[in-house]
Amino acid sequence: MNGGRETEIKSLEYRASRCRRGIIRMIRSGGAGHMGGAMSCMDIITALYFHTLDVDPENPKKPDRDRFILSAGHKCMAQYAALAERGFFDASFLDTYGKLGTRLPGHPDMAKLPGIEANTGALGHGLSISVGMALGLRASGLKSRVFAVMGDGELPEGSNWEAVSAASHYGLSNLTAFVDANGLQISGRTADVMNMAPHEARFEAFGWAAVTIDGNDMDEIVRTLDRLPFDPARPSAVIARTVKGKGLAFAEDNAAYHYWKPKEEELAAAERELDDAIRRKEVF
Ligand SMILES: Cc1ncc(C[n+]2csc(CCOP(=O)(O)OP(=O)(O)O)c2C)c(N)n1
Ligand SMILES: [Mg+2]
Repeated sequence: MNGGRETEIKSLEYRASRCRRGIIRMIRSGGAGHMGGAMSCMDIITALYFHTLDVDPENPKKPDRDRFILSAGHKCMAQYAALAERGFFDASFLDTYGKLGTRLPGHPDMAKLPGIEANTGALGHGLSISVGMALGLRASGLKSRVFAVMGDGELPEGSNWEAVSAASHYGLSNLTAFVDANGLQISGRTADVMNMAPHEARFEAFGWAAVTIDGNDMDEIVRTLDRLPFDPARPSAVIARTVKGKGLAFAEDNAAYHYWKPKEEELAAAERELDDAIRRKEVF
């Protein structure tokens, strides 16, 4: 890495740590939340918001913006943390999570919060929404791109494969789907619940250009984002191997932390661990 690039990667890692701390801040507010899956995709979402997406917090509806769709809506604390860090709203909003009247509900609501493009949470629909958006943007002559983040436990939903087929049929090179492949879903290992491996070959077989990366390695994420589209005539899929609960040693790769309702001591320990991570990564 050259100096400028190395500084950018360090800065993105620092941002991701701050966002992970934001997730725990929301859990302190609400008392519980989908922690594991928010933590696993945090590096991808940070890189998107701080390296790739053409979005403007001052003008969140500008027509030629890039679109980000969190198909796995239960991971929304990751998006809320990134939106706050990027300046879409004041970080104090995070302290309303889980409270009556909050604009940060347990699954994202486009009518409530700037920067949310679609209501998601019923798994298996975000990619169809993304395909429609990518088609519409292209038909309007806009250069905007669409980025979707899906869970690996979401892939068995049949609607995804209709969307995957349509994206390939229409050659949607302005569409990228990330699979947050943390190997776990709500009730255990994805390979045991419904095995959709091999992910990369499956997307390729449906006509996409697919790669597999370490989705918690910021340098690799950024290098991958900079190569998009992988093929000028096909949609791109990034199978991002991640660790559920990433950033909190006690929660990593453990399905028990899918939805976390911590005791006070556990919450305080999580806050300490992430505060330490931020201090270690401070670059400014
Ligand atoms: C259609 C539908 N079925 C079931 C659920 C309940 N549900 C919420 S999260 C989840 C697990 C999803 O697993 P994955 O996509 O791997 O996300 P992760 O747990 O890794 O964050 C399930 C089954 C849902 N939200 N929508
Ligand atoms: Mg998963």
